[in-house]
Amino acid sequence: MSENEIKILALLPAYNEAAHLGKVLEEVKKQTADILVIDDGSKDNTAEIARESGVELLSRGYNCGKGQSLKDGFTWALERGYDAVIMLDSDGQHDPACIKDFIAKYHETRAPLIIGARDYGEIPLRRRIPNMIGKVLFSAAVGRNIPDNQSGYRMLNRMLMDRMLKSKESGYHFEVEMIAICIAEDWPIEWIRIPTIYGDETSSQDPFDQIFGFPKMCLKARRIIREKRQEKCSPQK
Ligand SMILES: Nc1nc2c(ncn2[C@@H]2O[C@H](COP(=O)(O)OP(=O)(O)OP(=O)(O)O)[C@@H](O)[C@H]2O)c(=O)[nH]1
Ligand SMILES: [Mg+2]
Repeated sequence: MSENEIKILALLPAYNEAAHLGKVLEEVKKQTADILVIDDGSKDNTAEIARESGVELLSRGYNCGKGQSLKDGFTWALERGYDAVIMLDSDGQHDPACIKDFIAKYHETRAPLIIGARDYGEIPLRRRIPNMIGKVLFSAAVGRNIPDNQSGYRMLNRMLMDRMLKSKESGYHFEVEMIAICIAEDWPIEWIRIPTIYGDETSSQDPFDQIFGFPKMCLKARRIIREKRQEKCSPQK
């Protein structure tokens, strides 16, 4: 392996994605051979599809949430010596061809977190409204413009994976908290543009949690950043 080469794992959380996973994996395989699917108690044959396509699979019989699945994936990657993971959704909303753009950005910046940002103007209206509100709320909470806090297409290095194992978030807020942790730790976040893709997929997001849970998560993000700043400014002993 040359000095510039890094060991990367593509990590795909999947919950009831039998309709899309096979096609997504076909495309991911064109980009990298190291692929892990985390099936999380899917009621369809998501796990069988992953198994048949010959990729690595973690599968449990009950659902623990996207965040918990990502933590399981990070542990798996850390134990096997991966330098970084690229996490992407299994529902076809993330074009695997962008994997090379993440890797190029990583070589250029070495940022612990690189996020694929969508053009919100291209998101269908029913999803654009909550996303736009969430973007304004979260950016205000963390004190800087965060173009896409909901995007699950991301690249993380080992340091950040290790830090995220301490998170108590097990659902979708795990990815939102990840941004707050990077800001609190003063770890750079880089962005790449990714295409905005919506098809016939159904969302597993709970609208109730989006309305009431997200503002709570914004307050938590603010608290994480404030507490870290206070810790850094406390008198030296
Ligand atoms: N392992 C695991 N994966 C999940 C879980 N919930 C969702 N996912 C996966 O996480 C990805 C994103 O889930 P979606 O429900 O599409 O959420 P989203 O993309 O933020 O929402 P939309 O914009 O409405 O599609 C998909 O690949 C899902 O299969 C879960 O509980 N466990
Ligand atoms: Mg989706």
